[in-house]
Amino acid sequence: MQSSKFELYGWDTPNGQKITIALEEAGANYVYKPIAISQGEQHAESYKALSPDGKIPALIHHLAEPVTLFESGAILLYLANLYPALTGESESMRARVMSWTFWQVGQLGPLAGQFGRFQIASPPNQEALKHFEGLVWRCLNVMEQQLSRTSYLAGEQFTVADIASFPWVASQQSYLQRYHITWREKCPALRLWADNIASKPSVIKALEVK
Ligand SMILES: N[C@@H](CCC(=O)N[C@@H](CS)C(=O)NCC(=O)O)C(=O)O
Repeated sequence: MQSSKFELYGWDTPNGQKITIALEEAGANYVYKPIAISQGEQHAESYKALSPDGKIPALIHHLAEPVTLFESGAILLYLANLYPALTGESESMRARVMSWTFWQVGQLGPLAGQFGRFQIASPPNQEALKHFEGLVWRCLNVMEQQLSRTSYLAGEQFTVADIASFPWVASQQSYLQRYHITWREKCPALRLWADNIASKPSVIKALEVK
């Protein structure tokens, strides 16, 4: 797979960081094309041909017949299929990786996203803020319980399941970081997991991709 060539359309946000981390961890050959979402570049028709909902990330895998993907979870699972190191060898491990990856894209990501959104609502909406903060804590507690039992979300191997969740919890661009959710103090297993992942060379390199 070393000769595979990928083109990643991303931005410096947790959903973009997921894919740079996965590509770096896989040792994949890729070029990075920033899509400045703060300037609306995601709405260009040329970009929406790749990502119909006008969101980052999107990925092109240059094969004889190029493969195009949007949605970070789909991209992660596609890469996991190409690079078994990102998902584990056993069927049961791969099943857990899928479950945790879907959990991140269906639960943690959208709930943390809404939590962040209501921090800047005008006029302020205390009920929504409290609602989403409660749901974010519920997600954090789910992770804390799992990580009290296993080193990584799907078991004893670092996989795309961890790659999906890590930036939403611990990258500088995470709303949980920005709005001071005290998971570091309250969730020791989660803290250990996040610090371990943050120290990986692939992750350090990926988070520098802008
Ligand atoms: N469900 C999508 C969400 C992607 C997403 O929300 N991307 C954000 C950046 S983190 C984006 O492109 N926002 C720009 C917009 O919505 O206009 C995924 O997991 O890929």
